[in-house]
Amino acid sequence: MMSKDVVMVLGADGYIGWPMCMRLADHMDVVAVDNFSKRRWALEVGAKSLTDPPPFPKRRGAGVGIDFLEVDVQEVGALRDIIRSYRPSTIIHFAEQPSGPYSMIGHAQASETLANNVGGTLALAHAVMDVDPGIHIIKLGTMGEYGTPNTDIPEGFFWYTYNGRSERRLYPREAGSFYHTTKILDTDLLWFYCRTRGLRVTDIMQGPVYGHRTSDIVANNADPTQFWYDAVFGTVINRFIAQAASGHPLTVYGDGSQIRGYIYIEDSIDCLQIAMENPADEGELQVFNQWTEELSVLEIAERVAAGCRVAGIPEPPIEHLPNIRREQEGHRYRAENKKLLDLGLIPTLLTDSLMAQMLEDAYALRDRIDPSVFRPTIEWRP
Ligand code: USQ
Repeated sequence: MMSKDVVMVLGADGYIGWPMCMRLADHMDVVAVDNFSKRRWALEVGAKSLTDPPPFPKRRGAGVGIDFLEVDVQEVGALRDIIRSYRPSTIIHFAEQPSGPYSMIGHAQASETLANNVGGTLALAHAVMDVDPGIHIIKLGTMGEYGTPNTDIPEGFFWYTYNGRSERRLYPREAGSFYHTTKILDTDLLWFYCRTRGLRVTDIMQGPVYGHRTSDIVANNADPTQFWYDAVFGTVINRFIAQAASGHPLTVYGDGSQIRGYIYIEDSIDCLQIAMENPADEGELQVFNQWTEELSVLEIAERVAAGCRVAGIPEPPIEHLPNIRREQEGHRYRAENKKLLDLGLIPTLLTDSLMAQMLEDAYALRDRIDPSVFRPTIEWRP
């Protein structure tokens, strides 16, 4: 029986979805929705996580305020039914296939990524329009939609001038993987329904996330979230931590000059909470760039080495692998991230002590690490 304000989390079994549920459960009624497709994709490619949380509702620390539902977000009827019955004020949409490499394997995986990400977002938009267009949708987007342009990257919209006339538009997007391209498509879908049907949407342009322990998980003695470290679902900082903990060289793709805006998992959850507390207006697509620190891959490798010195773990060598992704190296990268800071985000930086703590966590689990999944195999160069 739900009594407090209700939030629905789509993709609640995932890396960010689970810590988000744990953050919200103490003060809101949480409807946690998933269809376990990520677990299926992980099995398909042999993905590996340092931690092994059970699927909900078996997760420890779930608390009384969470209802668990197994629903596929592409099933618009089922989605409409649960929105109608629970009446959430906010729906957080994490239920997407999140891996660039997975989306580049071949047609089957590209098609699955397209159907899941775009079809799921379309179903969500319609289910919300059918039940109550006033529900605030928070969609997890990605900084990768912008690509690596030669200009500064604004937060969503910018003013441009052409032939002497000016207009405010979404900043042009040009992604580097098929997955990132589906995220552009679902941004466009939601922006279309904001303009035409008055939806209220916040789009979170998030950079790669690292870490897996959040204060809510620790405080509730809850099951952890996943910590993927394989070449398909693992993000670079988590992969380097697992590599260092198991004495494997750090797999730097290309020259390692690629820059992204990174964010610690606790900050990611803080930002999403800030987004909930500051909903978009009717008809508005509100865009936040969600990252705290711009780093090159080589700078990350240096931070890992420094963390190893603090933790007393042997420093791993760097192995430069040919970059089998199609992405720029030696590029300019300057993105804005002011809005969340203005709304109160206090950034956690990737200090030597934070790195040492994450390395110690991974070192304690090093027997679980399978080095055979470190090497990237999915090419997307011509
Ligand atoms: N990289 C390495 N070595 C590795 C793994 C990655 O050098 O072992 C490099 C990549 O070439 C890339 C950078 O590290 O230049 C980041 O790669 P990543 O695999 O950590 O992140 P990415 O593929 O961009 O995707 C991840 C998440 C995705 C999210 C995105 C945010 O999987 O869901 O949308 O980060 S962003 O990068 O801002 O688009």
